[in-house]
Amino acid sequence: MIALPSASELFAQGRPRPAAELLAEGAAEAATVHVGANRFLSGEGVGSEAAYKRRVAAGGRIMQHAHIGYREPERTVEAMREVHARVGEAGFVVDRFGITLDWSMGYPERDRAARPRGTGIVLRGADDFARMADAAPAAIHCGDFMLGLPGALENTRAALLAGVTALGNMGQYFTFRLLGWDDDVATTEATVRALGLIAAQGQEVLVHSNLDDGFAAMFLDMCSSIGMVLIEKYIVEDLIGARLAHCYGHHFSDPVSRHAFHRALNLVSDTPGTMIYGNTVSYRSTPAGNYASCASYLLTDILSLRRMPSGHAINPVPVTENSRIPSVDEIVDAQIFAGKLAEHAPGYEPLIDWRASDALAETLVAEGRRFAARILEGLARSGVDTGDAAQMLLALRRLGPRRLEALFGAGEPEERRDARRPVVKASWAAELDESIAHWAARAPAALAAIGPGLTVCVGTTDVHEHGKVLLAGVFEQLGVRCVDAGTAVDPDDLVDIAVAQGARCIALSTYNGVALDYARSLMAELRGRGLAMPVLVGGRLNQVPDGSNTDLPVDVTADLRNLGVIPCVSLDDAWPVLLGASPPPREAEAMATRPAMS
Ligand code: B12
Repeated sequence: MIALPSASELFAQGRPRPAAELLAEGAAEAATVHVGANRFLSGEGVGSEAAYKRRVAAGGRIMQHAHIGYREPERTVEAMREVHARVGEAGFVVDRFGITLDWSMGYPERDRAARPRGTGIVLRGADDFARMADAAPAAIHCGDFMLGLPGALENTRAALLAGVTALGNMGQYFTFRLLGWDDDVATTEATVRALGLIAAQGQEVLVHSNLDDGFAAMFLDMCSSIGMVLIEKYIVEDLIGARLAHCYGHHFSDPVSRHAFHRALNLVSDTPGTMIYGNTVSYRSTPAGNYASCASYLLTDILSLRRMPSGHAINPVPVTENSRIPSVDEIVDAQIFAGKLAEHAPGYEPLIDWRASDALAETLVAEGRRFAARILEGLARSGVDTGDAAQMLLALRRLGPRRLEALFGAGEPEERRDARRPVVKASWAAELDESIAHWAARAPAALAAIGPGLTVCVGTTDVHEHGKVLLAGVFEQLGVRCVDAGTAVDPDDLVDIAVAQGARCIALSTYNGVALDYARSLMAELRGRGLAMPVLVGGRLNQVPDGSNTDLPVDVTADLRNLGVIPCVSLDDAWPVLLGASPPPREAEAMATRPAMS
């Protein structure tokens, strides 16, 4: 069974400065940095989006959120104007825009130019934020790559001055790791200073936390996610004095648990929510098919908000989400679709029996409270100062979702492995289990024969971990020894681990539009060491070409093949390589005895 590390073990790689000092430094900046004016705040006559949310929720209208962000700020401003105007002409309202900032915004400002870049938008200073804020008479939500990363303080200053009163994303603090940046003490200190600045504002600024960007995307038990809500609220609201608004939705596919989670969240929090995110993992079909998935989660969210008006906005995700970054037309269509569906929704209410979902919500709350209480008691026992926000954040981040659940989860411990039986299985985990069984059954019989002698090293280029979980699950069923190099692992570290563990093949999962750059560095690393092991790559095999004027990622499968990498649309493309990578019989026997590493 996993042991609870002591505080000195947890902080062996560095301990943050006292939160009191960091919060005071942040608060001191409030003398010059405060919420600025913009079209939305002055147009609606409110001091903050939270006040607007309470007013509209009380009036019963379902608010709408549109996520948007193209590489060029000007193009994004144009797109926001057009989306807001065209949805308005159709009789509906986009209440807020979520700006998909590029992950390079997470680096400290002085570092950004020299760092790798993804598919999102880069804003330089308060003026760029102000241009976004004044693009349309709607609230601006800066939810990604602001808080929770080393550039937190600069980004927060700029956003506040532009009148942005909902910024995040605390979920990213726990899971997002920027390539080439290992200093989680600096990340923690920057985030706590920024939270100090937010807490000292005269206006109510919502600190946003997207649970699905955080540990919720890896917790096996949905109760743990409610527990995490309580722990995050304790840190941000009780220890720091800011208001914490939660978002969830990517990974909540079935209507009963999606509604139950909304109910549970609102039974433990009275802070207006930011948005309920779309169930993007269910977008696995054509645009027409994805509209059915869109209708399924939106109807659940609209009916949930009519029962418990929490201030959350609904988020109709354009139906091209699973293939590329959506166009303006697709964003407008999704918004009009949502507005129309909200008109139809009330007609369903007499048909619905909420008892099963409400009972599930009670379980999520009760077990979530137990998980949170155990975490606080456990960390105090380990010597962490649970009254210090910086120590709390870093201890949780370093423990990670698996150890937190294994140590403090609500479910009964499992014999075979360091985990607990989920009280309420998370939908993403249930869906992946099905996918693992599907792919393991498709594997050629020969692979199961040679599996025990074969070691494969898996890893990801970014936070997207489910592809890697799928690979590891399939390999485990085939008896293939799987070495897990982790998420957002740098190419040199990936090769180090693969070599140290005697891997004969690397299986890489990538989703953030960095496939080609990453593969180049990885192949250079292997060649530099005179190594020629096969490299399988799957996920989203695309990248925005340098100097591109379309800022949309393009497929790089052919380029990857020219590099000597094996691009995989699915596991079917991996089988022949794995069969070919198997060691000669004698060596296979020796390898078969070595334990898997995770
Ligand atoms: C879930 C998800 C997330 C979750 C990830 C949770 C987690 N911990 O894993 C969260 C919410 C955290 C997230 C964050 C982001 N995401 Co995201 N995400 C998705 C989503 C919805 C599903 C991807 C997924 O995991 N699918 C599950 C896997 C198992 O299914 P699959 O991909 O079909 O896998 C099959 C094959 O590809 C194969 N496979 C996969 N890997 C490998 C590897 C090998 C070796 C082999 C053989 C096979 C193989 O196996 C599977 C079965 O065949 C996709 C959209 C979509 N619907 O696909 C967007 C998507 C990948 N995300 C995207 C983006 C941009 C981001 C963000 C940058 C957004 C933002 N601005 O914050 C951040 C990342 C930030 C960071 N720090 O890295 C974009 C990528 C754009 C692009 N490259 O074109 C997508 C496509 C959405 C979009 N349209 O914009 N995301």
